[in-house]
Amino acid sequence: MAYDLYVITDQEIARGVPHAEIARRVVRGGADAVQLRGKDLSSRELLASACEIREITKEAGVFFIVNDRIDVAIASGADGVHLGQDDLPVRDAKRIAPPGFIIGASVGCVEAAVAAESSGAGYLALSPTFPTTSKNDAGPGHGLGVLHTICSSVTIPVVAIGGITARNVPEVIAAGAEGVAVISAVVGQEDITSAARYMKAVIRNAKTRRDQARVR
Ligand code: TZP
Repeated sequence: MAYDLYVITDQEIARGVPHAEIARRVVRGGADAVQLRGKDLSSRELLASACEIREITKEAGVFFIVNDRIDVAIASGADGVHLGQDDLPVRDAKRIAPPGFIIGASVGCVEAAVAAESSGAGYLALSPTFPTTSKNDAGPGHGLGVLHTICSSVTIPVVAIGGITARNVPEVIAAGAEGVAVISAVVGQEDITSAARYMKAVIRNAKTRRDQARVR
């Protein structure tokens, strides 16, 4: 499972482009993972979008995650669910998850990261890494120091989420992140596919540079 470019759908930030169409465009641009975040949808609408995105991502071999709703994630055949700090605890979600189902968790400090890993999380997101206007209750950014500490304290992949741009990707990757989870840097751009393609190239370059620095 690759987490390099992890794109989160948001119809409002995409100026009305539907969730499934966002998924189609970012998959075309090389996204490694797509998260359906449909706070604006009813359960039935969410499930319909999830089933559509499952088809799109399955064909492309892209990882598909549903935000918050483990029921919708399981019903749509998604690869996993992403749980925020006020959602179901990872340990409880694990009890109803089918075998192989991945549970991602947002964390804000190293203690929560270590606890989420030992509860069975498959990956973590430091939320928010930088300040963001895309999530009202995101709070202040935790910064690169916390990101680096978390990445060195757990063995599961860590992605940075919140305020990620092509400019700060190199320092986020240098801090040890496996990838970046973004809304506005891709979904908020005029050409969503090109924006995804560009971010993917920036991430690849940053990872190559990090790998080269490690062998030196
Ligand atoms: N969770 C933490 S920050 C955030 C979410 C969903 C929003 C990220 O959006 P952006 O536009 O990439 O800062």
